[in-house]
Amino acid sequence: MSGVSDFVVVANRLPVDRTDTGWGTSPGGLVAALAPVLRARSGSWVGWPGEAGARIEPFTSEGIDLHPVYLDECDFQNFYEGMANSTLWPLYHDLIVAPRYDNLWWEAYRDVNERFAHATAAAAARNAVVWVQDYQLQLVPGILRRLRPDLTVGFFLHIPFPSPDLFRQLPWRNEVMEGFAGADLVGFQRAEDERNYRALVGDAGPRTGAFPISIDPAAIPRGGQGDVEKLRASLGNPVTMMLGVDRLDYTKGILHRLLAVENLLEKGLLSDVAVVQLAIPSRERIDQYKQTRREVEEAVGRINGRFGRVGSPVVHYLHRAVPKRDLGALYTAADVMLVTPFKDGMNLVAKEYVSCHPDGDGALVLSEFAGAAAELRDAYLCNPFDVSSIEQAIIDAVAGDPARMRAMHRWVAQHDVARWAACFLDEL
Ligand code: ADQ
Repeated sequence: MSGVSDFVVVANRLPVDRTDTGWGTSPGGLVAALAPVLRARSGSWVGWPGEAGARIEPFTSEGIDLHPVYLDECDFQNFYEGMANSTLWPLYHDLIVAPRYDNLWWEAYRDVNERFAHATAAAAARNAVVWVQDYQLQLVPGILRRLRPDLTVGFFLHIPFPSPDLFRQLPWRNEVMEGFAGADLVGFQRAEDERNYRALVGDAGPRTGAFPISIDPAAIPRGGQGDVEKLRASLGNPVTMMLGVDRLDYTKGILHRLLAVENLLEKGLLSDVAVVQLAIPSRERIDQYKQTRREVEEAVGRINGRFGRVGSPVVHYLHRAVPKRDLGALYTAADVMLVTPFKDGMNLVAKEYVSCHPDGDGALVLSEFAGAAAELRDAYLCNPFDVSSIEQAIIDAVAGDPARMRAMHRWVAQHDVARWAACFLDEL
């Protein structure tokens, strides 16, 4: 391992997962986009290895130096499940559930951010470029500014930045703003997020910009014709196949899209349909996530009980992650993709689906409140708070116009995640 690096990425998680034989690179878009930059600039990555209570020495994986940050079980509960995911996550997603404000969580958040900043300061060469990622680490730019004024620091927020009135609820709003202010450049997904932040800080504060994140099209291969036919046959060769792919999170609006399908079936406006809903397990110890799971699974059971037949349910529901190859086949096979979050920074699932449809087939039902809606204007847009609006978008999508998918495919092909990273780093 080399000593210090000229380019350091700082993220809550290291881009690796433990395997039987050691560590394997995890298949995220961020690592795909940054790996070439990291390798070219002898870069390193600072993050949590995913194991509470494990002290792991720095190591190298596929040419990238990794610097594990230690978190114990208590840090995990208070910093990660508490402040990050039960305070900031719901607050920044416009209070879909009520955020909890707990001083103990805040103290853990501050301590863990200090730890990440010190690990980064130790990994960064003189005048290095550091890129800090996301809402778990908002204080890191400010702490680095104090520890290492020589560094150039970028910060990117992957989730929405809320309107000023919502942000002002946060008891530690001043400290968070000081954290942002330590960055030379703060990037947001959408111009609207940037405006919300600017409305708080005015002309003061760091440079800002909107940098909509995207996907690595090569990471999700399209399904071949044989795979697609096999898949559709296993669903009973429905006339219409619909698909939902989400982390099981209350922001994603899974229940409401199922209610829209149920209403259409009830009214006889949809028939011979199969819906595949994948829900990747997420933040499972948090009460609101348990409740969301219960509600979704109850709806799946009810819809199948009402409209399914023996051997052919309407909703095929999997509560697990699937390999990227299977995901590609599902995206390719689906006639209608349902992406209906109440609020979403971007939503990469929408772009992954579009990327699997170069020929104009397929249609995307997309929430107005997903960041992706600012770019994918040819989707069938809906208001996910209004179930009848989702119903109408589904009806329009089933009768979809191929020109719309072609236009979106061109856009996503040209605006991939490598371009996103290059835009941010050039600006920085
Ligand atoms: P997420 O909220 O996780 O990301 P999203 O952007 O849709 O949301 O990314 C989810 C990823 O998980 C996709 O790449 C998808 O393929 C994968 N995935 C989901 N379900 C899966 C399953 N069952 N099996 C396998 N893979 C599955 C946050 C923000 C988003 C923002 C991203 C990136 O909330 O708004 O787009 O970061 O900035």
